[in-house]
Amino acid sequence: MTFYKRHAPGFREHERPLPDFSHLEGMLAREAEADIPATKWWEEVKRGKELGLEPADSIEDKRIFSTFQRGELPHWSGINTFLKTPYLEDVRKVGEYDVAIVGAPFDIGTTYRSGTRFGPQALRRISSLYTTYNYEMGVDLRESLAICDVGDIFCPANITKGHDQIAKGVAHILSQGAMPVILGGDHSIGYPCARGVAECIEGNVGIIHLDRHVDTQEKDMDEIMHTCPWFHATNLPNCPPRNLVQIGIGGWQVPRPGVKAGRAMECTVLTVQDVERLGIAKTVEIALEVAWKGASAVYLSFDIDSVDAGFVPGTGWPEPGGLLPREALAILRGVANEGVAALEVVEVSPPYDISDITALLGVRAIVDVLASMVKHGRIGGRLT
Ligand SMILES: [Mn+2]
Repeated sequence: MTFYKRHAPGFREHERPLPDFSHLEGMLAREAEADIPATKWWEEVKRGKELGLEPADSIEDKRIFSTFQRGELPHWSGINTFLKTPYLEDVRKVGEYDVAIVGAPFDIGTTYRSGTRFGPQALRRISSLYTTYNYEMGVDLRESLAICDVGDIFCPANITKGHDQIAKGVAHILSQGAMPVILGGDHSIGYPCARGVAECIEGNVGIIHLDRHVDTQEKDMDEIMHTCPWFHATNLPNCPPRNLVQIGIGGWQVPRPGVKAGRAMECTVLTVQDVERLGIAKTVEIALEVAWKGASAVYLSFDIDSVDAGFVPGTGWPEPGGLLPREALAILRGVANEGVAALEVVEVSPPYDISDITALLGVRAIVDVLASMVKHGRIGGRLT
């Protein structure tokens, strides 16, 4: 009997030593994980065991199990706040946190597909799929940021009243010292969100806006719809249009009244092709240069439809030819490296979504932005 020695005789097998791969990101990240604490994880587990009772006798790993689930595990079950962070019922205490997740379930500003009122719920639900740790960045959000979920803004079916509610909610969070992360909602909320932010900032606020659409017209069908947020935001006294930079614009759904208004206000516009030609690093540099020029804070607005329709079917105005998810995420991380005062993720419309993929990307944008800010010392650090 002979033993099978090798798969492809005489081919590829070699005796030379392997090169040093330790400089590769994958290898560096593997090593770096060792230095990330797990303090908050164990605190959470301990709390779960206290509140959820010790597990049944037959459970072998009694360190992490409780009878009633109170923490991250299992991912498929439990009550879904965003990333299963604590639900802060008393919003007067929001200042005790670094970041507050807040839903703006508002879709009466839509001009085609509605459904974004269900965006916050969908984003929270699929966020349970994520852990708090990112491999490449070597950041564990649980260990470096105090995040809470304050639930949703109470939005009535009236555009002005809804916007007023959203502006008030966002301003409350930011004025208490927490970073608002707004789960939209259609893009008309960009106006009240920016208004809430601008109210709390001494000095000017720049806006970095990822979208296929310019969203700069004054009115659409006589109302401030989701085609209009930046016209109104840039009319705020400390939110000048020269600090508005729009990335990913283009295609067949850009209303000409919005383009005309954008031309008059002299905002900066980059198409998807600009991004492709310039590269991510240069795109990020331009965005930061424009948004931060003479400004003391930046508001980041991510319209999920800036990404190619093939990746985000669950949105109000899907458009082929948008950014690739990898490009969008890299741009978001790049601008977040300099810090942002608040972030909105808008236009996730769950009724049109397939297998939650649109919401999944929305959540990814949020955790990537937060981790980039942590990594670059723009937020957090209270927990150590
Ligand atoms: Mn859009």
